[in-house]
Amino acid sequence: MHGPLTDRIAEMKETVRRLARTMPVTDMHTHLYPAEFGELLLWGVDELLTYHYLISESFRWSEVPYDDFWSLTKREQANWIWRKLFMDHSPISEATSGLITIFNRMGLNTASRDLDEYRAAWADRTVEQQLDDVMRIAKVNEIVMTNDPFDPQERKVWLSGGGKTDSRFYAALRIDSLLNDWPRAVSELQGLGYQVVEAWTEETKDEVRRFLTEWIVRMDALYVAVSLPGDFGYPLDDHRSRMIDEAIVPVCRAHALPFALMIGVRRQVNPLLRLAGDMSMRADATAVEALCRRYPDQKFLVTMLARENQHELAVLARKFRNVMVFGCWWFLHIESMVEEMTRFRLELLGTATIPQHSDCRVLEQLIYKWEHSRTIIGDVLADRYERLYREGWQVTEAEIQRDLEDLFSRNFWTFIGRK
Ligand code: RAT
Ligand code: ZN
Repeated sequence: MHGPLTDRIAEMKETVRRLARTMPVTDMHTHLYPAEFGELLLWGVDELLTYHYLISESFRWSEVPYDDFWSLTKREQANWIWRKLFMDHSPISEATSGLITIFNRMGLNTASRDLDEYRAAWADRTVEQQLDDVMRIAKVNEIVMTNDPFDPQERKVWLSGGGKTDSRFYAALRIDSLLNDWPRAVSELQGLGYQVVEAWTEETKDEVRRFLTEWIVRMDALYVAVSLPGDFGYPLDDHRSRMIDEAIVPVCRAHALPFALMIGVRRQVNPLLRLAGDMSMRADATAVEALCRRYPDQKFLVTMLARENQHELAVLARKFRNVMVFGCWWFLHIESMVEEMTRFRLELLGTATIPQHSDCRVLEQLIYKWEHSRTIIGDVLADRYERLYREGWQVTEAEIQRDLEDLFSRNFWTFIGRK
């Protein structure tokens, strides 16, 4: 705390960097599962290579019919992607370079470029070991899943009383089809024994509320979540507004659960790409504004997919304390966007935000997604402190620690009212 200003700033930056690299993280939105969910937890080289972000990148280098690719085995698909994105071209994109970071942090020789050698490194590992090792390397202590009761594989685990044996994992009830594909939801709900019909009858409302309540309790869900297209509007005289007003919000309120809105996705703009075929879409933030005004006691975790929406979303959070902005979602989870968004979020909101979630679909991705983000978040925070130092205000290590804890975990737990 003494000595010339430049030394003190350098020392502060070093402390921020060290703590940002090592601070335990709560990853509040992923597509990962504990081992008891079996095949739903994706891990290993072939899953990493066939990540849908890499599938869409690899098609840019090929004219083969999409179906030829889909008819390959997973291992063959992985070989093909490896060749296209890592051998024939340099892996400089976020998703490809991330894989190199993973190999490096796992102690593999990235210079060898030998895919079989990498596969061999996974061959004698159990999923339990890998979960422990990856979470230790990434310093991720808590992982929130994405849990869809309409997924038969997943439902089986919950209905047999499972889903809660690994205390590092938490559930989030995902309800996309209730809002985005009501006919499908009706037939799923009917299949599960709920007395619903497509018309929005009193009985249907009651039964949807019963469904939500039963699954919230069964999963001990931390929040209820949905992804929505950019043209989501509220309030409207439509199914979504009725579902929100008469089923989702009442149930969330009864259980004091936040409702997570992930807005701005246009599903399946290229269906031939399957899971990789979704696009981003600019959204209308006034829908969120109207929800927050109407339900001041309902908490909303909100992320948006279009870069164009980010600034107004951060401003919106200044107006409504029941909004918590979270993460740099999907196509925004690239270093340049994480830096830009983190900068103006900290400038507009201070540390009252959740700067990142990983959205990992494959276990080992926790390693690169968090490492890249930790570095950026630490650097941006250090720049904000530097400004204070130049005005004579200094921060202690304990204060840096407090601020990073807020960003990496406490803001989430406090907002949802769990810690
Ligand atoms: O980021 C992704 O992998 C997307 O495919 C989606 O899962 C998105 O994050 C979502 O949760 O809808
Ligand atoms: Zn996701």
